[in-house]
Amino acid sequence: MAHLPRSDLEIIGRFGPHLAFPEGDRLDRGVEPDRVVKTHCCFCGQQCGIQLKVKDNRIIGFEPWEEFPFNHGLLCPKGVRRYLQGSHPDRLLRALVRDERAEGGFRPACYEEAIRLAADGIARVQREHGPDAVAVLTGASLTNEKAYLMGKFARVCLKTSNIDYNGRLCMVSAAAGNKKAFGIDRAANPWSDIPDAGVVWISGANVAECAPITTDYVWQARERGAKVVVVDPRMTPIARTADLFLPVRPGRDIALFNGILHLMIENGWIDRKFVETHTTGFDEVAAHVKEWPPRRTAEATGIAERAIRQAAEWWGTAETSFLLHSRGIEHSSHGVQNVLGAINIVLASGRIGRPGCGYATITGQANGQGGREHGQKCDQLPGARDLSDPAAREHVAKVWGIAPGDIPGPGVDAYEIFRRVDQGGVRGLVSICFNPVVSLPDSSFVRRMLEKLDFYVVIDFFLNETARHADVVLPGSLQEEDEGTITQVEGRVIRIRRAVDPPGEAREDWRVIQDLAKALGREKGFTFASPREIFDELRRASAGGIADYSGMTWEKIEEQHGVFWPCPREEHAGTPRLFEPDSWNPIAKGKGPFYFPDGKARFVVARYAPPAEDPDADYPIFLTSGRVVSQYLSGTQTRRIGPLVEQYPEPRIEMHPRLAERLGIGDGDWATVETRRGTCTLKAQVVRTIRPDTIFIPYHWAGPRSVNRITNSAQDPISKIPEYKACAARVRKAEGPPPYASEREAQQ
Ligand SMILES: Nc1nc2c(c(=O)[nH]1)N[C@H]1C(S)=C(S)[C@@H](COP(=O)(O)OP(=O)(O)OC[C@H]3O[C@@H](n4cnc5c(=O)[nH]c(N)nc54)[C@H](O)[C@@H]3O)O[C@H]1N2
Ligand SMILES: Nc1nc2c(c(=O)[nH]1)N[C@H]1C(S)=C(S)[C@@H](COP(=O)(O)OP(=O)(O)OC[C@H]3O[C@@H](n4cnc5c(=O)[nH]c(N)nc54)[C@H](O)[C@@H]3O)O[C@H]1N2
Ligand code: SF4
Ligand SMILES: [Mo]
Repeated sequence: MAHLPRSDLEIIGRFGPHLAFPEGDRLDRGVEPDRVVKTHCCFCGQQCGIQLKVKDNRIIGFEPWEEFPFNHGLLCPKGVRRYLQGSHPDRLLRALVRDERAEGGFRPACYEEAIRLAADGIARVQREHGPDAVAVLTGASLTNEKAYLMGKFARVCLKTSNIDYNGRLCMVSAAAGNKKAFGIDRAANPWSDIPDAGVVWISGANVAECAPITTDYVWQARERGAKVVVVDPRMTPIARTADLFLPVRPGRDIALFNGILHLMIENGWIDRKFVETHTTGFDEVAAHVKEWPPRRTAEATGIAERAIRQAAEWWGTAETSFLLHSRGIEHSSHGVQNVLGAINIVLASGRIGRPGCGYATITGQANGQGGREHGQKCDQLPGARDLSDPAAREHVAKVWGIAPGDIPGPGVDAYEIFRRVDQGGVRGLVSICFNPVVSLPDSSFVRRMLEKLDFYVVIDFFLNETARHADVVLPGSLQEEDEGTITQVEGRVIRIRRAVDPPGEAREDWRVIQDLAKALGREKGFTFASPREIFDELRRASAGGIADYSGMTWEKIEEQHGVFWPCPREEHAGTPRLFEPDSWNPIAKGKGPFYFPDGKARFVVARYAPPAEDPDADYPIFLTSGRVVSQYLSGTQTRRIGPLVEQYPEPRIEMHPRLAERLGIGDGDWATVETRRGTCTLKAQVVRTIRPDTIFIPYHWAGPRSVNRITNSAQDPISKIPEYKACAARVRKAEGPPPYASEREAQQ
């Protein structure tokens, strides 16, 4: 347990190691830009405001955008260098078509030919095997307009039920938990509530590296006297500045939340009035957590009993508080239960829906929030509507100009789509904004399935590792080459402005999709002239749904620096804080603040279970995986940005000195990690900031350096999220550098 005195905290300074007003790496010194475009970073869900400097249709630099209220000009190392990717020589300027005789297996093709080949391939598979034989995989880095268009394209143009998105690997446990407990799936509060919180509780979120701007909010709270509690198997940078660090054993967070609630009940730290007026299900949950006294909680979680009691006391007795979590608890075969456990301690405290009293999951990808609202999920229609709900189908069918019966039923999740390939049900694939070979678990299976496809079309701006298996690659657009909207971490819808035109024969993604629809002879419904037209249809499709955007206009978004949904009328300013007494709520209709007919939130019993694969005598170590500050997701973009590569050139295996010593491994030695799926040989990084029973590997690399070759494909039964955060492994010292070690690495 780390308990840093405040004087140490001050030395680290306000912005910490990963946050600064950016100055470095400027290519634009002495060059006068043609224009400066106010837009947002293309990477994570924080969606920092940034101004891009443009000269001759090229981005040459940036300036902080200090008026944008979320980040006030602050940027992290990725945001500062994001503009360097556009000029990378790998940027796809032409379409590629598979040709085994050509170098690299592809020949360049003109755009029109590639579109025709793509449409022919899709049509052939569907003619021979039916509409569901072609699946669509999409992504949450796409704008709201593109996410909406992709859902419509799958259901209306391809008439397939098989569409899902990479948020399946990211946001779905939080989404399912929030819907079950609150009836709505969005951060309950704007981030401006964080500094007013007396306790900030952070579970499974490496805030300083993955949501860097959030660090600033947490530290503002700390400066005002807040206690910060961090739960993570690793002492991450935010944990090092916390008041209490709970080094949980991987996969045990439900036990911890249940143990905390147990102590809250035992000590009378429950807001009885709130629980009675605004919730249901408390008694059942209370009976369940009786089974979680501190001793049992400590045994299950590996956290000292004293620390659990301290955390419960701070949480239980706080006047105001904010609970944040992210993938550390959600990437689990019981991720939804983890989220429900977290929500239970929030509801029991009664501290939600008020200033300084909040709860949120920290979204991941740029559009982690909007990407899960507009119908690119396998069971969803726009407006966060349920695809099986007859009223939802009727509303959306009317907007789409088709009969409700023509909208296909629910499909399967992204991983299951690959299992369908194995079974022969799926034979064709269209993918955009997804790199499953690097990002899905047990990836050798995924690679085999890609080889098995009859036909595969990719839309991307780089030839990512998955696209190498494609028959046709269509050159799409970088975020700065198109316009639209994105919904950032707080639920605030913001404007992405176009800075430059797509180069060469590349096209805006939405044009590529419409060109495909046209070549398939099904262009009805796909003749939008601009993203703004798509947004206007999205507004109508979302009207009356929970994620209601119908009152938003691009002008209003610009004037207000973003509009929080729900926003049901043009005169409505949007809803920064959910669950306030007078908030617009079409479900409860005045009966209460939560999105159920009775207006009450649900306590739901969160049942503890260990990870699907726990350490045993053969595989005695926990393997967990995640991120580092300078790399992003499957690395397609950040592995092409020189200064970011320098900061973290290859993945390393983090391990504690005690474990390293037992295994005879020194810092910088090559080590082999083995799981039931295979092996991965990387250099060891011996650090005191991780539990001695756990190793950590970041996942941003491809090929033999990809940790997903050995991760487990077990999924949560409700959300279908994969269990990236815990599987069983053994580790040994490698005999020497692997064949793929670079000269530099081999010498070191
Ligand atoms: N630099 C950078 N920033 C990013 C991204 C990126 O790739 N790089 N990606 C973006 C995206 S899409 C996402 S989803 C977010 C992810 O943001 P985070 O969820 O913050 O990042 P992760 O590294 O996946 O995992 C967070 C922490 O969970 C911990 N953890 C592992 N197992 C457990 C457990 O059993 N319990 C608990 N309590 N913690 C555990 C890990 O040690 C890790 O520190 O980041 C976003 N921001
Ligand atoms: N082991 C392990 N695996 C993980 C995780 C983990 O913590 N551990 N985290 C998981 C999480 S949280 C996530 S979100 C996933 C992400 O996994 P992926 O979806 O594979 O991540 P990306 O790298 O974003 O891949 C997206 C592709 O989209 C392209 N792209 C980006 N923006 C656009 C766009 O606007 N238009 C077009 N046409 N293409 C675009 C990029 O070039 C890239 O090739 O990985 C998951 N995998
Ligand atoms: S990566 Fe995220 S935190 Fe960093 S600048 Fe971009 S949006 Fe902001
Ligand atoms: Mo994510």
